[in-house]
Amino acid sequence: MSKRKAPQESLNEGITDFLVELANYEKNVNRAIHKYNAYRKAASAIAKYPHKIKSGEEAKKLDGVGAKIAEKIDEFLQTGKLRKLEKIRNDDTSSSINLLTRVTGIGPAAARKFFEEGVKTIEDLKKIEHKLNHHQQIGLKYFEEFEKRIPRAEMEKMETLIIGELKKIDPEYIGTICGSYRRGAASSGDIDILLTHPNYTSHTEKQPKLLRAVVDHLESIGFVTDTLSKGDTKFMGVCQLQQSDEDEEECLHRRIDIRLIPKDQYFCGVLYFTGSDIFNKNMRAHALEKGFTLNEYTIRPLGVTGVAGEPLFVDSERDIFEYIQYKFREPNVRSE
Ligand code: DCT
Ligand code: MG
Repeated sequence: MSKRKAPQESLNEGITDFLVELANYEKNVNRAIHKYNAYRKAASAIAKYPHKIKSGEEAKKLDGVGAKIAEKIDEFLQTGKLRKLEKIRNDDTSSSINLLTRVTGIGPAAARKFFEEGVKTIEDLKKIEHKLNHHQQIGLKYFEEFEKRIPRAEMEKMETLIIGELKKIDPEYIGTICGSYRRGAASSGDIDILLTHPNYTSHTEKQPKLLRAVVDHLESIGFVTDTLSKGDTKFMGVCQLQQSDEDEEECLHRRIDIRLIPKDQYFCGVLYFTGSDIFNKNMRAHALEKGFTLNEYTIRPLGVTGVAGEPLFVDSERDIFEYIQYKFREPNVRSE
């Protein structure tokens, strides 16, 4: 999961920017995930609104924009800034904690702990490197590189490479790059790969070898450079494209996650990891209305008592949309 989302380009960029900044503050500093979600939802509704917003009243008509956010929009439109945000930006605690959480491996709780120990900057972190766990050390080592988004052209090169290498190991592997890339984004924060194999289902034994073989191979060709964590079904790490002949510049290190998923759960996984997170929330809510429970593994009917039944058979993303009578949407129109 990438830490920094692409800025939303819209007629109302000023508003969406301040909402996203407030969202991050609630998540990282206050650990108030509901407030985070509320700000994100409002930002997303405003980002796709096709007119330049002239008042809080106008914004309030959108789903997800309530009275308090409308008030902030008025203040921003009238004064060009937001006192609440000015205060947060000037507050030493908030800005330090926010900064520390930008390091992968440092969540809101660890950031607060480090801050209380006097660690306020990336330089401070470097001085206490020995106190960081392995994941955090790698996060620190590549801090600047991980902050940079991955242009689509580079994502395409990596996709070609990864899928090509998979087929060399075993032509039966199935791999999909999900996340914002699959949604057609111009740039992505990280690489999210879903992997499956016909021999592996939720009814067979675990097959950690299927994942290990891929990671080992990608390491052997120098593509995977570091490991953040490695389990039977999930690899989190770092990768880097080799510099090509026409390119002077070395490619940056990028965050890569590879997940091995049983074949019968693959499409629920692909759907979930394609996102966006807001689209997933809306689709899950729709599923519930239709009497189904949907998650990253399965879709199951809910009985009258609300107990989930056996997983339904799924052989494509379309199957899932059909079960819940949701109009199929191509990945590039799944921003919400
Ligand atoms: N996801 C979700 N809910 C979350 C986090 C993630 O449903 N809270 C899903 C949807 C997207 C997918 O996982 C990958 O997550 P990210 O990499 O964080 O999102 P992205 O859309 O790929 O964005 P980015 O370009 O920043 O990586
Ligand atoms: Mg991503």
